[in-house]
Amino acid sequence: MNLLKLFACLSFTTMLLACGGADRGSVDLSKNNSSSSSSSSSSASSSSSSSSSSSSSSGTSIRLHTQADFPIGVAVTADNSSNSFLNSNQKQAVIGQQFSQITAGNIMKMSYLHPAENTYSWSQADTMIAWADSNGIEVHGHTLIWHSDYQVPDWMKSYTGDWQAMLDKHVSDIVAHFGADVVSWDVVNEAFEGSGYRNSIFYQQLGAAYIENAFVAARAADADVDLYYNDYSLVDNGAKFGHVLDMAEDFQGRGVPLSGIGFQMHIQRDSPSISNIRAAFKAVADLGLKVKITELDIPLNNPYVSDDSFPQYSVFSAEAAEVQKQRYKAVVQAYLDEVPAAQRGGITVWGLVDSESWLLSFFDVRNGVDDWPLLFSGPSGGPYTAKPALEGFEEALRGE
Ligand code: 9MR
Repeated sequence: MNLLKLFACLSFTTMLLACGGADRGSVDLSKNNSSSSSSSSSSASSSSSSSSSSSSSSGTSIRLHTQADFPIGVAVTADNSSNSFLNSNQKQAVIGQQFSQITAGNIMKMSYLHPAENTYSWSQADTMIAWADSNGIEVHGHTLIWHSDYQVPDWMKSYTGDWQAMLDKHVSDIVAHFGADVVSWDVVNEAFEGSGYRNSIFYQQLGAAYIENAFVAARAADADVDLYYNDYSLVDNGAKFGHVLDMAEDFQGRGVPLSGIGFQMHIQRDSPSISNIRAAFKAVADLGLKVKITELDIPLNNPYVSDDSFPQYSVFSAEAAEVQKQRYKAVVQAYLDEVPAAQRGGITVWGLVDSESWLLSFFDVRNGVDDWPLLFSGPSGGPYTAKPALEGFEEALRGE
């Protein structure tokens, strides 16, 4: 885009479509910075409505969330690090333009919110939620109970009192604190393995009852919030998914307050098959439960292949971009086809920009190999570039 055209784009909102339409897959979003945008907030606490008014400088005409009547979300970094979106006008602008919901990638996990038995650490989450509120964006809570060793607080690991009472209080204190500022929670995360219940510290202490008790405690603390069971590798329709379905049916039969199933969907570009993904969505929808895609990302390099072809892509070529676009599109189409409108809990992408994806630091499996799993590219500090995957997502939402 030459300077004259750039000036025209920035000056005349009526030319937006012309500016963004020619090559929406490689549009530079750097013009969202505060110097050229009338809407980017200058700080986390400012309340400009980037979701509605920064279109005059966005550089892409795509507005993902406007194409859906269910939440379109993104996981955000909201801690004190330099990556925090609260320190970045460019990130805030892109989030406001494209998404209607955010999930904290980390700061609402157990060890962050509840670092000592009688101490809660609300401030970072409260600051994030204040930004979301002032920008018309919903917040999904992640996560009240998670086995992951580095997310179970140390005090809890060595707890010797009444575990059920302690966990009930943990759940109800957190749900009550956020109240209506959080519209849905991942109540329990990753409680199953293929072989059955995961042998987590919670299972060791309380058996499977810790799961339903967490849902009961969450519902007692908030009558309206949606309550999800969340897990990975559910869409391959294997034994683990069977366990989750059995639990869901059991909960429904006994009146345990389960609103829906969260499908993390850290999937590959070539697996699971779309037919497996569709069948999994349908199985949950057929139970009358909500279906939420909670952590979607689609890397190009699949490390789980039986041959030695990994990595399959060493650069993000045009062909790779197209493969990824079609995969994002197929997932969103599957969701729309298989999940009735009233049961759509939303679709959340696990991160804003490729360079900050958790997958890039997932060394044990991916061995430090580069990848491009999300909807935007660009260095951490920006500028950010909308990828063809964003187009694929939007095309599916538009029914194209
Ligand atoms: O993306 C998250 C990463 O920054 C953290 O280091 C990690 C451990 O807390 O968790 C990552 O998010 C995970 C999510 O909370 C649960 N499902 C799997 C996600 C990717 O590992």
